[in-house]
Amino acid sequence: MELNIIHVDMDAFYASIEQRDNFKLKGRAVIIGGKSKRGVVSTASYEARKYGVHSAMPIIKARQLCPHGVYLRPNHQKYKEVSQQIREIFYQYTDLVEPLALDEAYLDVSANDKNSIKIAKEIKRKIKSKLKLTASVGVSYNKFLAKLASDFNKPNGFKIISPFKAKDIIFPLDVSYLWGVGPKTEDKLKEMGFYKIEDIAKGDRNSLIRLLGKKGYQVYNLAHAVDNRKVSPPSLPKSIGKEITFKRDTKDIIVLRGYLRDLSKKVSDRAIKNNVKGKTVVLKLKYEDFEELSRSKSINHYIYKEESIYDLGYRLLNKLNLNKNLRLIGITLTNLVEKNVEQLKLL
Ligand code: TTP
Ligand code: MG
Repeated sequence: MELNIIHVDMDAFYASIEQRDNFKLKGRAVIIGGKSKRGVVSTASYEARKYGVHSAMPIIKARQLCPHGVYLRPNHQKYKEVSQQIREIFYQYTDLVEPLALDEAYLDVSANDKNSIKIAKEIKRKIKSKLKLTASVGVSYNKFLAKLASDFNKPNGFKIISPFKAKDIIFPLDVSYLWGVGPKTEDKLKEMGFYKIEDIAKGDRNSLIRLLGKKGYQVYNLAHAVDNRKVSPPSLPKSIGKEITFKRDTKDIIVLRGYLRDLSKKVSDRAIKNNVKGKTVVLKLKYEDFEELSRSKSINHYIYKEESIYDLGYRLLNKLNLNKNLRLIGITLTNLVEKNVEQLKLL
């Protein structure tokens, strides 16, 4: 069993970014959350956690526990950008990256010649030197153990769980540490006398399956430190398209161009959000008599900006002879690839 899975989880992600970007916040209890009275805490710096403040706690409660804390609203745009920068570091080592959240991902580094422990250390070091943030990193031979490892000595943690040590490490843990065991399953297990992971591992598999159904297999395997889930990168959309049916049919080119521009902006926004770019644009039209027509144009480079999508769409529109009113226009960007990976490969 190879140590080929790495799990990375940033420490107090939102709060650490704010502390990094404002020196006055360093070493202070920083709480990120909604400002309203009914808001909840998104996250708290480790300084604030000492007072018992944690994610999902009502802000009102946090203020009682930690009145001297600095309370800030989240800046999601900034956190997304940092998340992207972290992922770019991951892609330097493998394409098999499965993000779980903005600050968290699994990596399968089997195809990389370098030793996985070395890779994990390099990633941690690069996150520190390039982004001035700390990550906790776990290395093991499956997803369950790699994630458990990254959580072991947070913040700024680093932990390897080898096949030889895995059972010794997990057996004393509470059953709630098993992947997929939420509060309901935990209650069921404890009612049946399974408190520690060891109780499950040494228990009877059939009674576990009777108790939990299909999930029983999974829980039993995990308790034996077996987890066959693959690291699966999110699949790319095949295409991104938007269309609009007009309130009133038209063939006025100025009006059509206006719609085309709006749609191009929407397609571009979604391409950016999905981190993709494409090299084919498809223009779709529907005439007032419901006849449909589509035209496409491919180019030899990838685009995602509104201007470029609009430009191709407009060129397609311009070639058509508009002898009837239109009731619908649509534009699609297709032949997609992931934006950043492609850039990194070119580099
Ligand atoms: P987590 O990784 O769960 O937490 P964290 O990075 O702040 O702290 P640590 O990993 O060191 O324990 O979540 C990552 C970010 O996601 C977190 O900074 C804020 C956001 N988040 C919420 O907005 N609401 C929540 O309930 C949780 C758990 C996280
Ligand atoms: Mg985190």
